[in-house]
Amino acid sequence: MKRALVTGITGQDGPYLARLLLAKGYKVFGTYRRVSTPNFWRLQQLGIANKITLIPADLTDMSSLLEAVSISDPHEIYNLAAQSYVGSSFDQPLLTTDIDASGSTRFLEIIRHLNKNIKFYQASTSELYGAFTSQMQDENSPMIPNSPYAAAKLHSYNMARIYRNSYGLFTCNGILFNHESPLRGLEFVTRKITNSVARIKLGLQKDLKLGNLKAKRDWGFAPEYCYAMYKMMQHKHPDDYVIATGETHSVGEFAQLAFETVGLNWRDYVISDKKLHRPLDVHQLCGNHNKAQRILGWKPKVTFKELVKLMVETDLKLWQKHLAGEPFPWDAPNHSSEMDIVARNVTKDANREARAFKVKMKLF
Ligand code: NAP
Ligand code: G4F
Repeated sequence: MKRALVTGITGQDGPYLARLLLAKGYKVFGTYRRVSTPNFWRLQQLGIANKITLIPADLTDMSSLLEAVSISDPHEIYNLAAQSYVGSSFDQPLLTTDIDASGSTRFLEIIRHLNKNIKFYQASTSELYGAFTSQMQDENSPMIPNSPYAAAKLHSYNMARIYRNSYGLFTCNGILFNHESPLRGLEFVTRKITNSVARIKLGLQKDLKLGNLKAKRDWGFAPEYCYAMYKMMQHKHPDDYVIATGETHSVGEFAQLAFETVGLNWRDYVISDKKLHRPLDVHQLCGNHNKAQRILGWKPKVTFKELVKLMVETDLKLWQKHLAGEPFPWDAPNHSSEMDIVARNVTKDANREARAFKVKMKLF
């Protein structure tokens, strides 16, 4: 029986990938972080929580990763764990670097020393293209990161490639463009919108504050993207692949369609708030997945319109069930408003910034 170790099992992609691997007959091990309140709700929603062997591990802690690899003795490692929120990477650049850049190198070192036959999947990202805003991006496009998150991910992308070429390890970079689902974290713009649309429709919320409405993304459906990860790892030769739909839409278009799904006009509810703009954003992403289609036979199926509809309808159904008093594992009721998070809500006060800077310097 094949064994797979999936890091980031509590995130969006981990459970979808785990479900796929279980269906393919794998024994699946998943790493999670020890937290004071367990967050296995996604695994529970997919009905696979008791089918995964859970191992506590943190990407910043080499010994826990060694332990995870020793216990699972995997044929394949899918490294999905990350500080994956671009906005937070501006607030926590050092932590983001430790997790997203050094974390993967820790795994590559373990594989190099322990067992060179272990295949390694690195969750790379379209954020790598950053400031390269041509019409479309593919595997050969320049990578010019625009955030601490993307810079850290670029390091991992390169290390996976370097260990493949220098030590002959089987490493793949999946350069995945944005992919969404009803299991998406609530801080990401798509789920923030669909959750708010559901709440507004049910009279639980008045308006929706968003940041940059003009930013354009290539949004696909997460389970299909997890299938692409699996396909890369089954191919005879390790390589890097862009996984995308080839279509791009603005945040405003997403919001418009989401409100239309419940018969509302987005302009009556959406407010663009400067506080939610990033210090530096990626303006347009649109991926060319021709290589993946040609070599792996992979192509996207769910359309943008279908994705938006699925996410809105799922959030609406969940809130309706919640209001009817039905208990079930779910993230939304306990989610704090983004506007209450101080670090992202600081007014531009020069004195205050100077004081904060002094405090930071003392800590160094
Ligand atoms: P996600 O929902 O944010 O999940 C991230 C996972 O990483 C969570 O399980 C999280 O655990 C875990 N994690 C965070 N810090 C960790 C640490 N220090 N040690 C161990 N685990 C840690 O992300 P996702 O959407 O599933 O994405 C999966 C991967 O693909 C990420 O690497 C992301 O950067 C990358 N990616 C995502 C997209 C996308 O559009 N979704 C596109 C391109 C690339 P907790 O639950 O405890 O926080
Ligand atoms: O949903 P987002 O936070 O996703 P972002 O930054 O594109 O990152 C996601 O996709 C990457 C792949 O390209 C992954 F690597 C990464 O891990 C993550 O999964 O923001 C999308 C766009 C941005 O331009 C942002 O500025 O939406 C804009 N936006 C506008 N208003 C907002 C908001 N983003 C968030 N999160 N919240 C807003 O209110």
